[in-house]
Amino acid sequence: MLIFHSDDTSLRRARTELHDGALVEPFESPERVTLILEHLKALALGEIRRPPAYGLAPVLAVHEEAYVNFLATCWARWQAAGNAGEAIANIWPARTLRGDRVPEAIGGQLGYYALAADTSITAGTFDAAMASKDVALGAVSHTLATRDPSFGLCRPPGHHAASDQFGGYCFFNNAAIAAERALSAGKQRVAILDVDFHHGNGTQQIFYARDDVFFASIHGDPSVTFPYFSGYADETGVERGKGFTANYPLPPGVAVARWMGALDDALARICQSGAELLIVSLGVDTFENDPISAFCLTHADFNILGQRLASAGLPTTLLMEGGYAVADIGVNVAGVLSGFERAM
Ligand code: OKP
Ligand code: ZN
Repeated sequence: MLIFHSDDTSLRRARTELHDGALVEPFESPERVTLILEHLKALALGEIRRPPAYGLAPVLAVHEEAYVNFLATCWARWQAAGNAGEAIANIWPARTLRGDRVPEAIGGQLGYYALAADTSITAGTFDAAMASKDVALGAVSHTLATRDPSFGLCRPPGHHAASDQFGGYCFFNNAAIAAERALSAGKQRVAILDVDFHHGNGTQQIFYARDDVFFASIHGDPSVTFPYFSGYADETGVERGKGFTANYPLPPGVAVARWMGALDDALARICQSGAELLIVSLGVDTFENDPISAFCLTHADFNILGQRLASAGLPTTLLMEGGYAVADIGVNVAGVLSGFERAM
């Protein structure tokens, strides 16, 4: 399977994440990509290609221009304001405050454009996010041109990023950007299947009122896990999009057989949806030893996941999302890709 990667994804190397009340070294590190790449190379899983630069137009097909400008200038403005640490939001237009004004100062804008305090903005963040969406665009363009599967080693991840909000380690929604590219290349309908442990709230929000992208997500029950305020089973879309969102919230520690049952159901719905392309938001933080997640997939289960994804029989692009058990991340990603190839 052709693999897309850019060294520029390592330009984001944040030092701080607000986690459980402490500033810790971020779980979402550039080493994640290094380790996946090493493992895919060792197994000779496919040629590794650097994508071209696709510029800002595909980003602006998904994200608000003011949000993109905010991300592009945030770090410089944060520094110019004399702040010592990394840029982290600490105030929001919460339910009892006004949400209809964009404040002028960077501290206020951070709260306006952030959906969580876990994600800092730092020197290389914007450039890494640009590289990450280029990786996604390179991968999906290859699949669109050849119908062959592809893997985009995106990082930072994308599925929490909404049309004008960042958070959950995500800035640009790589899967949404890839889906828009497929639609503008002439596909009538695209499916996005999100198997990351966390609900893909950003992807859901972007397509919630639309019927040209079917979105399905299998994730930890939001009543007990991040992102808490999105991903419940009764969220099924609105307007034309009614019925084009499917959420499978599952309890922490859920038996793998039940997780696989949700996967089969989601894949059946995707096949019924009339999708001509499948984009997989591939998080491997469902792994049993993931430090911030609570599902129990084993190495062998990732191989089965890959096989089942291939069994949908659709042209498929897999895009990296989460996965924080870094010692095992290469094995788990390779397991999915090799399972996919075996079942094709
Ligand atoms: C990103 B992706 C735990 C807070 C949760 C956010 C998790 C973001 C996951 N103290 N932090 O979906 O893998
Ligand atoms: Zn996740």
